[in-house]
Amino acid sequence: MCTTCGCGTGQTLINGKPLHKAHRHSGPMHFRAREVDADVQGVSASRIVKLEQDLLAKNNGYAEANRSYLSAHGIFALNLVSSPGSGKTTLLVKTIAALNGSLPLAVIEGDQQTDNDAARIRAAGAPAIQINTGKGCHLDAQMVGQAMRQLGLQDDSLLLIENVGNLVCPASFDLGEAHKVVILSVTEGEDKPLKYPDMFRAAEVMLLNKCDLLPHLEFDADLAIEYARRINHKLQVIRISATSGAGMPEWLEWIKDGCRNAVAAKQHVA
Ligand SMILES: Nc1nc2c(ncn2[C@@H]2O[C@H](COP(=O)(O)OP(=O)(O)OP(=O)(O)O)[C@@H](O)[C@H]2O)c(=O)[nH]1
Ligand SMILES: [Mg+2]
Repeated sequence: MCTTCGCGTGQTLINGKPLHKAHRHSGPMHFRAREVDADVQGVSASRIVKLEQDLLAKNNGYAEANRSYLSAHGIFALNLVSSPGSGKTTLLVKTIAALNGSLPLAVIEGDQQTDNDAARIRAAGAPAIQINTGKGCHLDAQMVGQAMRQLGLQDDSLLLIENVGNLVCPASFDLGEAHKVVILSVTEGEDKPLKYPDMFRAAEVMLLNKCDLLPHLEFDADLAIEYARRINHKLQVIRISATSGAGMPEWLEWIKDGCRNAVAAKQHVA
């Protein structure tokens, strides 16, 4: 059950196989988490609040384990979040092509059904794992931890996580990433940051995508950015077009900076 919309998780599949439900992990990702009874039908409001707290606490435990592993290995992880169809996979494909092997990277794809996006990433030349969340509307840290282990991430690399297309629920679930990157496309309307503030508050960067379409729309890009910064005054914004390539150099520089910092932080700790 999701704390936000109460969706059921159904059966989660990772590359077509059921999520491993073991609660112990070997090596650096070991920790214990409390089980949560997710059957909330007929229970009191206070019990539901308790279940929500337990669910998020459990997720945060897995997220911290993921984060410790990533930082110990100098891996810069980004969680891409947006509405369906804003251009996340297209951006990832173009990013992989533009990086052109200069950084080791891997991708975790999240969707309710199909492995279309993982197939697009593999066709672009990067290793990818598809998580199918079934009825779930977001990735959680346990799923991502298992996918990380299956991917066999390289040290000093980049991990790109494409969350399920949903501008609400993924905001609440820490995956252990360094940053959430919210993608807003210019066909969605300027007011989305005001209507769905949690996501814009949780993000470090907003990619304003599909800017190539601006000449054909009434979308006011400055107003959308003003609304986003009203929610999160520190939000960095990059105007981008995944299809034309506009804004890509700034996005790539931001990624490379993050990777350099992740490697430097690992060496500092070691
Ligand atoms: N014009 C234009 N179209 C774009 C751009 N980026 C993506 N698209 C188109 O938008 C549509 C959706 O793109 P996807 O990359 O599949 O979007 P997504 O966010 O991964 O979608 P979900 O995974 O289903 O949430 C496709 O038809 C893309 O070609 C862009 O910068 N400009
Ligand atoms: Mg996609």
